[in-house]
Amino acid sequence: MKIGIVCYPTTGGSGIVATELGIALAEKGHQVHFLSYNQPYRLDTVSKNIYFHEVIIPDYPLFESPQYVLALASKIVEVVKYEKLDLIHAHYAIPHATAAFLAKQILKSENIEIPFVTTLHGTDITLVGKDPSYAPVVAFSINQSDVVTSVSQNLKEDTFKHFDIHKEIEVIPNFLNLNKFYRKWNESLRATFAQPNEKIIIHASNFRKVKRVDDVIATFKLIKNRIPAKLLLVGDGPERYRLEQECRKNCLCDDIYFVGKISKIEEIMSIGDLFLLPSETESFGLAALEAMACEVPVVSTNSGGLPEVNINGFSGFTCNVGDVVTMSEKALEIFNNLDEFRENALNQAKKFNLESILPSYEKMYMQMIQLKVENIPSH
Ligand code: GMT
Repeated sequence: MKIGIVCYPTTGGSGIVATELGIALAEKGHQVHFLSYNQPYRLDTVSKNIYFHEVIIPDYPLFESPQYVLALASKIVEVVKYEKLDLIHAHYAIPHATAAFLAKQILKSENIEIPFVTTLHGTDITLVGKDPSYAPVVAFSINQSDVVTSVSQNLKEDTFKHFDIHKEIEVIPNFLNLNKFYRKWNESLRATFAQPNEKIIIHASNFRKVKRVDDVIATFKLIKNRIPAKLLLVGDGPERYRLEQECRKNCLCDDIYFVGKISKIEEIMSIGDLFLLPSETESFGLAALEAMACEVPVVSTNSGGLPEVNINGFSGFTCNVGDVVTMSEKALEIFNNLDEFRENALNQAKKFNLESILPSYEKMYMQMIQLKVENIPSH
């Protein structure tokens, strides 16, 4: 198959899932064309089956903001035509599903049929998507998609709750390639952050408000009152500067490290004893899955799709949003039985292994192509 993948190139989960999906498809012999405004962050594989098409947005003094949807739709048209793609997979509804719809209409006017699937990732529905400034376009673009998938059951339910959707939504959960993503123990890396008697607690995110990184720090402080521990904050984003300033002001810098963006995240995850994800809402929580794959148990909130990923009392615990006291108590409970929680975390991660999820995408693509063939009028 020849598949066009439209995604964000940044460190966010939707871009990572799209990239890993494309790499896995290419390894199975499909030809994959990525379309984005930058080379996707995790696209570090050289393969004759992988192509990247950069969307260039021409500037013009009249435009106050860049016309990305138009440039992306035009790029989709170009790539579909010249690479003879079979289908487009849009990851994250805004604005990728809209650009795919536009491209489909343009191509239709030239008698070229191109089906597109939209995968909903989370904030494209729960946060920014339902904002009245975008909602009608998001609903329309979802309804116009040939196929719609969501990364969790909870996100599917949220989509029907927030929008008037008259399409089936198939749940295909996020995944990890556990042959590549596993615990990579590095004694000397651990020693650079903590003494042997100290527990290492990790949080990784894009530092947006929705991640409630203040709760990470509050939970850590409660843990630290009871046992020796260090906190590693991985990633970067709008909240980082304020939090870093606060840590400096409160003299917490000896215990809390802001390590920034890291490309091989499994190396740092693997030195952790606990992963904290106290998000306000989280449709899936790919970072929690990454932690579990590295045998690190998770204390998260019970919001959104998190309970589908982190099983309360097994791979870690799920707590109410903002309840940092319970989160710290659950962390201590995990430390009292760390080996068992580590094993459970890995067993839970195995349910989301690439090998078991990839066939769902391939089957869906095959059905889309079949439908396209049936819809082409015979002469
Ligand atoms: O808003 C974000 O956190 C970024 C967003 C993205 O585009 O990467 O993350 C969403 O998609 C991920 C991949 O499917 C999910 O693992 C995240 O849970 C989801 N984020 C939220 O729902 C907040």
